Amino acid sequence: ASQATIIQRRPDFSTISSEDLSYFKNILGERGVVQDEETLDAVNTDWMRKYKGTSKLMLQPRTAEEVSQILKYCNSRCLAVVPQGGNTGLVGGSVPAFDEVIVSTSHMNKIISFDKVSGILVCEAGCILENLIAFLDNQGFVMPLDLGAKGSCQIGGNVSTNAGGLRLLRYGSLHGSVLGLEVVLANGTVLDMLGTLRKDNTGYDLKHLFIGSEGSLGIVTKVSIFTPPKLSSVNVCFLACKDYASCLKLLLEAKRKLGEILSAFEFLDHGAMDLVLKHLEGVRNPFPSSMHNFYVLIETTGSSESYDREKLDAFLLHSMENDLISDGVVAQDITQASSCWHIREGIPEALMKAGGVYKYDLSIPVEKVYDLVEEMGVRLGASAKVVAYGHLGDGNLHLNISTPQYDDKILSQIEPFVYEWTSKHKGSISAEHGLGLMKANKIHYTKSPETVQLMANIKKLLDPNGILNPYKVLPPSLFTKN
Ligand code: FAD
Ligand code: 2HG
Ligand code: ZN
Repeated sequence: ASQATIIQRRPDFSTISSEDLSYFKNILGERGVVQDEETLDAVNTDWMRKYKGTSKLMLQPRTAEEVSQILKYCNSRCLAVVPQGGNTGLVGGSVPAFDEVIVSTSHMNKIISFDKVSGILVCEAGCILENLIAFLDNQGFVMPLDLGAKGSCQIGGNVSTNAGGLRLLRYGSLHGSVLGLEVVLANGTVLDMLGTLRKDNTGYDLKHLFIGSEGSLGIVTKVSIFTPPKLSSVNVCFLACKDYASCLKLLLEAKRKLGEILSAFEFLDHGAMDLVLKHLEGVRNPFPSSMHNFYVLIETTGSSESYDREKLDAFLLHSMENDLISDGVVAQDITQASSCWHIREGIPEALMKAGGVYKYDLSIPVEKVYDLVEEMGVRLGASAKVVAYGHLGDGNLHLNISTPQYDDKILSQIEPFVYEWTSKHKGSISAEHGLGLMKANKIHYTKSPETVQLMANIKKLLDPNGILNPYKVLPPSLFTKN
């Protein structure tokens, strides 16, 4: 039987009328009201081309005030809305489930201020992550988050998914680095929580409700974020390990021996490497003459080239002597370092090119991570390729199952097994991508019934008509009127 969840369009939601269109054109002008089919097709379809809505309307506000007018109106008309940033989300959260109005933040992309002493950046939600990275680089600072989708994803989307990414190990989650937000609520209220203070214990810290709420509680319009200074010495090495146990020992050693300069610890298995080599252009195998089971990418970032290099060399020597690594390359320049990163960051694209893909983004006690991958391999046999990679330093496995095409029989072999396994081991069924449409009905595998009920109560308080990203995050059955 199909594990796909069948949901019904909520009958209490209105459909767009010509009066609605006139209203939106009146506040946004013709340029902010998008109805052309080609554009709509793109924004109705998610990055994986797996989820597809049928929205007939995308709105592109330029200010929080315009977002406020849109939401106030949609709320009064009971028109459902899906907030959209760069549309790189991987759980079907950024596209309509049915005909929801898409509210895009793409035209809100200004940097508002940057304080070179404190490193605090304030910008609009639609700033593309890569542009912020480049802006800060010029100022001698770095964004505390980086991810493969940086060329398209927007900071508002990153905040709304609480994106983790490649350097969480070093800089922590957005719950730590986001200092303030401006958010527009469903009724149009503009909530100014755009603080720029590291410390502020005046009452409940409400911005945290919006970090990771996937557009279900409000639309983020501005972000204030703490950014660390750029350090001059960066080293990247790409290592091969014979088994998963060695990867784990290597992680412990990296934490011990590299300590404060460790800035990334990523892993991929041979299945992920094979896919990248096969499907991505211009990728060179760092170890062309030998096969390996596991690969680890380690990055260090510090302020002294000689000190960092000494630490890295001592770590590598120790790891070789203890047989933790079977092969390795240290990037000699920035081009080699980016080729290593290209392998790691290119895995999602390689998987896309290989055919159908079932993605699971799991937090699992790190020593158990590969047990699941192996069990899944045994369950699926030759019918699918089980590929594993992820942010090992954070206990975050990206379990991907690659198939020639989507197949309900294979899906029923994977789910609910993968969720039950994760729940049994006290893991999380969403480490960093969110629940979206894909896992709205699966939240109970990780959260208790009381917690889910409180979440639903908060949702009802902030968005009584349920217009914001309906069917996503929480089980839709909690919001059906009877
Ligand atoms: P979208 O995809 O547009 O939206 C994501 C969700 O946020 C949706 O529910 C949407 O409704 C909501 N939303 C968007 N903007 C707003 C807003 N302003 N206000 C309220 N709600 C909003 N994720 C990680 O955590 N770590 C990774 O390493 C990582 N790597 C990735 C690599 C690739 C190649 C891809 C395609 C994705 C990756 N992701 C990763 C997934 C990740 O969720 C997104 O890339 C990113 O954080 C989403 O930003 P976006 O602007 O594209 O948001
Ligand atoms: C990554 O770390 C992203 O590359 C995508 O979070 C994970 O494709 C995936 O499963
Ligand atoms: Zn990831």
